[in-house]
Amino acid sequence: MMRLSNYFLPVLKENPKEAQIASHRLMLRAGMIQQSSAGIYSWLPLGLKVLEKIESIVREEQNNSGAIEIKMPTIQPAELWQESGRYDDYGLEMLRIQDRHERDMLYGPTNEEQVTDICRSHLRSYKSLPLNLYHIQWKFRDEVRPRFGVMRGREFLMKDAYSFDISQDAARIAYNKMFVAYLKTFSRMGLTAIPMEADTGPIGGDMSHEFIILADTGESGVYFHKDWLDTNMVTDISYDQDLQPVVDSFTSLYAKTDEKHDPANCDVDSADLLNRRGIEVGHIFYFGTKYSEPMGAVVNTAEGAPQPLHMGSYGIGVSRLVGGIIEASHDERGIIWPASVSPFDVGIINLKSGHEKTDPVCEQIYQGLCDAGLDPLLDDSSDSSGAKLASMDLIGLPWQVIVGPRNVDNGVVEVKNRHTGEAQEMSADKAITMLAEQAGAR
Ligand code: 5CA
Repeated sequence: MMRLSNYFLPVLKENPKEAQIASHRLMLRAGMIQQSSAGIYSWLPLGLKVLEKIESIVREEQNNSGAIEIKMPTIQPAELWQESGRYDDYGLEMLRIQDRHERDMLYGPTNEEQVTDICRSHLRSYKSLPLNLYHIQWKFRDEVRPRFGVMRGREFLMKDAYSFDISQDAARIAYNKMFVAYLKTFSRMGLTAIPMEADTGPIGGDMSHEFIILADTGESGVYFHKDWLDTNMVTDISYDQDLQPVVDSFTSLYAKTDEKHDPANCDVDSADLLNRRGIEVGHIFYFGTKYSEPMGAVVNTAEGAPQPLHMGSYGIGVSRLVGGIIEASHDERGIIWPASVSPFDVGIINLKSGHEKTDPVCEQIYQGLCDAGLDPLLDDSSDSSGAKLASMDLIGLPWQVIVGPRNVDNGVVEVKNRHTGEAQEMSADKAITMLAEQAGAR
């Protein structure tokens, strides 16, 4: 709950010149972020609230899948990466640092080595498996071309999970669990993320899927069967099935990133094959013993034989998702937040702050919504009514309650749905009950 007069919401009236895509433009205009240097941003209050809501959904679904949260550092010692052999391979994207003792350190672009080090210290037996550890932590990659705001940042927030298993078969179960957790996670954010067979790049391994939301401004080229568009299969999946059938049904319909797509080996009729652009919001990998073997992360099997751990890693671009959701949900007036990630539940607009009739009605609604457990934002500022309406549309809260003197005289306020644009007049009491019910239904 917040009164705008006590808040920090530096809304921009003009379109910032540096922004080439809608989400970047809208995040700057809605006062969500401020650039610090190329690809590095401060998160202002409104942006931080959304980031944290996304983080919570990701955390809940990771926990539901059985993964366990830890927190690894942002700064890692070079030695770990020398052990795995990636220190030289990773190239210019890695930010290398020296401490005062001239020890080589780095700002982590990912954490396979760090987590393998933790597990090799503590895991001795197959009995400790399966294990999946995750954290939600800032990463740094010195991208050649940071762009599109938080979409391709240099510093960005990632959820990265790491699974440890005794065999390839067991690791596949871990992979499938995460696959299903990803479908749930993205659908809770109102997104249709299509799982696509993908290349593994510097993470390595031979099995990988990217989770892609379609957007013309996306940086990934993708090829997929047109049925992905016709069905609601991504958002309507039934979660209580066995994992294996769920994943099988998702991987049987053709969907590949452009690096993986091979026209010679694609059996989809060309009339059914779509080539679009999309945003990669998640990426999962199985890479077997690529890290455990060189780093000596070994446990004993039931027969007492030493076995390097079979590993997978599973990333979600938490900060990228803020931009991705906006790309998927906005109009010419601004952002349209899905309720699950909206920074506030309801915006109350006092069209005439300081007016003897609108002030008490706004207070009544503000209190009533807070008492019902909702998180309202009350615009009690002295801006013009036109500016208030435009700002509320811009910041995209799913519901607005508009309180003006003329309506108050008639005993009503206006309740507007930002998504449909529909507005209804009703009493203040009715507005509170109706909005509380909407929130309960989520
Ligand atoms: N260790 C693996 C999995 S944990 C890994 O790092 N995978 S990744 O490279 O694909 O990154 C995981 C996710 O982070 C990507 O799917 C993407 O959503 C996000 N991401 C990657 N690079 C950036 C970037 N420069 N800016 C914002 N998000 C990024």
